[in-house]
Amino acid sequence: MLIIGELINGMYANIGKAIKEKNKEIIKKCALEQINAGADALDVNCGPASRKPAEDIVWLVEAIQEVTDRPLSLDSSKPEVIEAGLKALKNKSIINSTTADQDKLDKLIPLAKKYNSKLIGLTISTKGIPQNKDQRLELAAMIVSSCVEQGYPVEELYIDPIVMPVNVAQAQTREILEAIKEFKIISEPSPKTIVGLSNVSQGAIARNLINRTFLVMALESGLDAAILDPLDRELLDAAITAELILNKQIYCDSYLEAFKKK
Ligand code: THG
Repeated sequence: MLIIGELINGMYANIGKAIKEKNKEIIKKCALEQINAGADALDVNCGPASRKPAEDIVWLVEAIQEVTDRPLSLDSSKPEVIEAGLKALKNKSIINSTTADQDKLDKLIPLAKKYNSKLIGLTISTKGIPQNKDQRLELAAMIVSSCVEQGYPVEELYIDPIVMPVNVAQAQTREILEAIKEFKIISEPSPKTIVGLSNVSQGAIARNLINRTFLVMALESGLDAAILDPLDRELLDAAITAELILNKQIYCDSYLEAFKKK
């Protein structure tokens, strides 16, 4: 599984403050902590309070690149903010994200091609959030066909079913797991799949337990990537163990340590 660290997000008070005060040390420390904990890539999101997100994302990208060359996932609903980040980025990139709206697809797929970037496609549109598996599949198929039409490799596309908090949309969680399975049969080659894991437990009490149980189930459904908190050791251990049981990791008595040294 591709692990994308979620912690560089202006939604968190410490990061929001660091962006405001232009404190690079906080950002660099957060980047390194996540990588040392096992993150393969880092999500970069200026947060809802940012007044100048196109400037803030460039500042974040520059700070992070001082300490790592891991891929960065540029997380914004505004194509111009993503483009500003792409211009500043020397590392590999993940565009997070396009929706299933034609105007977004027509901006972001060409950007993904131009910058050789992976692309996350959300199964959501201006018509609203999907209410079941079939609506998710319909939106995913629209994203996939737009990639094929525009000559973007579908293997580089990550479809995100939009994870809803289990405390407000309990019946959705099962639909999401089934959608993850079925995204794979939309096309050949098939797109990859990704979730924003922490969404599932927002507002709930037993957050870590809900996150790791859902992640294990999603891995069984074939999940390829997750945006998550890599500092949650039990979460990562559960994911590594799920991959062992699914025969995606080689067993040895010290498999957890072996994974961490990868
Ligand atoms: N899909 C994609 N990208 C995404 C998401 C997704 N990016 C943003 C988000 N969802 C993933 N990242 C987070 C980061 C934090 C939290 C949830 C998802 C979170 N934060 C605490 C909260 O809201 O309770 C904030 C705690 C604090 O303020 O300290 O849960 O789905 N492609």
